[in-house]
Amino acid sequence: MRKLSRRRLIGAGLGISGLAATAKLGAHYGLVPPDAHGLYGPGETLTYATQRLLARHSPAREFARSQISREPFANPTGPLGDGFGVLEAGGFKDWRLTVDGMVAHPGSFTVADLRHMPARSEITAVQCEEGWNYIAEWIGVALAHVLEEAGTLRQARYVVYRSFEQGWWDSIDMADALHPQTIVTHGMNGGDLPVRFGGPIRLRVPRQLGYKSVKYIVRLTLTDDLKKFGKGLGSAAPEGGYAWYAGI
Ligand SMILES: Nc1nc2c(c(=O)[nH]1)N[C@H]1C(S)=C(S)[C@@H](COP(=O)(O)O)O[C@H]1N2
Ligand SMILES: [Mo]
Repeated sequence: MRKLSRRRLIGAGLGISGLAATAKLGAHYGLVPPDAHGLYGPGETLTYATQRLLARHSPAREFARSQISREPFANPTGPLGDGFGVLEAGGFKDWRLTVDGMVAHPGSFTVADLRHMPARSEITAVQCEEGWNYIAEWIGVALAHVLEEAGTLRQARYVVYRSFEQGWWDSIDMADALHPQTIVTHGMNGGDLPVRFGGPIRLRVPRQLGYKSVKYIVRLTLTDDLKKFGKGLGSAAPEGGYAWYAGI
């Protein structure tokens, strides 16, 4: 990728015709988000391209233990169905996280497999697009580690992740997938991850808004083309008017 100066990018993004110019620049540098073609497309490209060029490796803020929220808010989810209750009654022993697509070793992991992998603890905030937030300690294995075990192929550009909950799926690019704070979370505040917070496992993507941290993940698919999934916008969120890239 050629070096793009901050001034050139921001300069291109300002002004009315500038947005169109930004879309062009984004395309030139391969930094076009999957939802770039709607009404807000040029703005989405500006946000995504700017973040990727300027802040690719920057960490999400981590907090002190004393700042952990006393009453974290679990945003209610839709009904999970009888199948979930059966898995829960079995202590989630039959829960599987399938990894497929552009990997050398497609397969699946149990929650126990994930717990045996190197664990990372991070105290970060869940920031909902509606304005509220809370801080918690999240414990899990780096998504990068899981992807390495599966043998991610070089052509892979995105990780698509799906929830047990119908209709919930999302994707992130490899910059966020390999980011050290992006974790397959199985613990919270010292204990197991409670069901209402996404247990047994949830993807935490602290560099992005809360809705990218999908609960009850069951499948990771490595791909170089998001058009093949859903309506081709990279996640369910843009289908409802939210941005695919929700960096914070
Ligand atoms: N499966 C699933 N994941 C989900 C949601 C959901 O409804 N279902 N809500 C999302 C939204 S909008 C936010 S803000 C966070 C809320 O996380 P919390 O319940 O831990 O507060 O989870 C995200 N992950
Ligand atoms: Mo949210």
